[in-house]
This record gives sequence, structure tokens and C-alpha cells, in this order.
Amino acid sequence: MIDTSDQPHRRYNPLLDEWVLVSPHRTKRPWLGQKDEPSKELKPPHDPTCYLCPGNVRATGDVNPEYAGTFAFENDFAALLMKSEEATSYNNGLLHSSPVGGECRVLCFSPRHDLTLGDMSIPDIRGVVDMWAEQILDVGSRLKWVQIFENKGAAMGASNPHPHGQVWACDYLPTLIAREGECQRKYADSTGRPMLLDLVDQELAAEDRIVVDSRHWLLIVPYWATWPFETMLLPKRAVRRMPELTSEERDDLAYVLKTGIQAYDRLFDTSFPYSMGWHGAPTDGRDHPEWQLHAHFYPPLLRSASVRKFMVGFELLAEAQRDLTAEGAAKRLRDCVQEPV
Ligand code: H2U
Ligand code: ZN
Repeated sequence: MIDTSDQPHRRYNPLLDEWVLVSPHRTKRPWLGQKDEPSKELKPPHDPTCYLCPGNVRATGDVNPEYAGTFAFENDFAALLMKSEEATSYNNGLLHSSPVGGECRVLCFSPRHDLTLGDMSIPDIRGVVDMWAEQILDVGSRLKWVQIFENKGAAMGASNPHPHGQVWACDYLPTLIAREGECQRKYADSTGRPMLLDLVDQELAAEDRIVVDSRHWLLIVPYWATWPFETMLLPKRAVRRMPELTSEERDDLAYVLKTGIQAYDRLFDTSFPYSMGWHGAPTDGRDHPEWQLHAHFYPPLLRSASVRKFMVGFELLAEAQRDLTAEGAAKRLRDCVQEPV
């Protein structure tokens, strides 16, 4: 048997049917990098130049309402547009294209410019969970795939620190969703169980990749994680889509989100950047018993607030690679977990 804490090995990702190279022996190599001073940038609760704050004017001239909780609006620079009637497919040898339709929204999590999702109160985060579920119901009634996500921090390309997320929804299944769907379908066909529900059982028994274990949710570093501190958030019962969550499960989700995000913030004493998003069964009118709701957190940081992981070289050309094991990352995150205040 290989010693996965000390020897190079590959780990399989059953959700995407791909592999990651793990090189744990390299974590012993000397590191001469800097240790950052924590940045304590002060933000005002309301910023008159912010296009997401209540009462402010956006790029198009629209004025935001004086919202008190959450606020959703159509993205003024949407990446997806409603499909034009005349658009047709193009096929010429190896070259193909097809028309797409969709819509994009911006989701303001709070009127407070100076907070992050992890700083917000648990009842206010619950409000964000309710907004996400409403978006799935509303936009999902028209479109097959509703991608809810948050890009947090300049390192992840967020253009504004105001706490916000986005919805990009489309009339087709995007590449990664199609692959996750296919892998889950094959697993359920051969075992009769949703793959990610079996994963929850296996991770609860193994314990060493758990970051937060709450009543209804499990936050883990997946065995096959590629980003150093990547995590996955899973409900403990079979749930296909967010609107199915009970009130108690939503409250508990708000608690786990706050606990997990605050642990991230403590890890390198910084407002931890990440890209996070929700995957559930497509809203294509089919039942999808194979699908299990889950969230992915993909943070870019490796060693400190400013030293990030680069997916370059071998990773870009051959296969994803990491040094720190998933178990090592989970332990470091677990050590940063405190009861939220
Ligand atoms: P990011 O910070 O993750 O880039 O999200 C901000 C979004 O807000 C971005 O998609 C939109 C941008 O298109 N936006 C508006 O819809 N209206 C504006 O006035 C500015 C930015
Ligand atoms: Zn703002």
C-alpha cells in the first residue's frame, strides 16, 4: 500500500472522472517566501461610489432601491442573452458552434458595503440562502441550468468588495455540469444510491477530511481536491435542489457557511478569497434522483494571504497537482474553526 501522507500518488475524482497528482513529500522543501502583514483595510458601511450599495446609481443609470435585506437585479453587462430567433448552428468540418440563450443577475447579499458573507449574522445569511433558493425556482422555471456563484476578493476577479454573488443561467447544460451529471447517473445506475450521499457516509466514518460537521451539513476537503484549501459542502440527506431544503436545514446551512468562511479567514489572517457556487439537479423538467445538491469552494491561496497556487506547467499541460494532502488541509482548516459569534 502507498503511504498517501508521504509518497507521490494520484487520486481519482469520481464526480468529474479525472485524476489529480499528489506530491506530499514536497511540503518538506524549504520555503523562503514572505509572511504577510494582515491587511486591515477599513471599508465604510455605505460607499457612495459603489454600484451595489442601496440608493446608488449603476452604470446604466438605474438606481438601486433602499433595500434592507437582499437585492437581485439583471446584470447590466450580461454574458448570456435571450436567444435570437434567427440564430442557427454552424458546422464545418471540425468547427462547430451553436446558439445559446440565457440570463444573468447580480445578487446583493446585504446593504452593508463593509461586510462579507462570513461577517453577516446567521439570520441575515439565512436570507441569502432563501434568495438563492428563490432564484432556482424563478429562473429555473425558464432555463435548464441556473449557476449560482460568488467570486470573492480581487484575487478571484471580483470587481467590488460589496458582498454579492451572481446568477448565470442558460438553456443548455454547461460542460462541467454535464460531466458531474453523467458521473452521478452512472454511479446511481450501478448502485441504486446517489454518489454524494455515499460520500457523506464514507467521510463521516473516515473523519480526517471533515472541516465542519453540523446537524444537517458536512463541510469537507474532498479526497480528490485540486486547489490547496478546496472544500465541498453537502447535505446529509438526499436533496436534489436548493428549494427542497427545510427551514431548519437552511438555518443550519447559514451556520455552516459562517463557520466555514470564518475558518478560511483565520487561516491566513485575511479576508479569504474564493470562488464558490452551487450545483444541484438541472431544472430541465426531469426528476434526476441521481443528483445530490452540493457547493464547491475554490480558494486560490497556498501559503499566505498573498502566495497563491498557480495551475501552470504540468497542471496546465498534463494533470492537476497538489503538494499538501487533503487530510493536511482539512486539519489546518479544522484548527481554525471556532463557534461563530
Ligand atoms: P463581480 O464583482 O463578480 O465582477 O460582479 C459584479 C457584476 O456586476 C459584474 O458581472 C455587474 C458586472 O457586469 N455590474 C452591473 O450589472 N451593473 C453595474 O453598474 C456595474 C457592474
Ligand atoms: Zn457597496
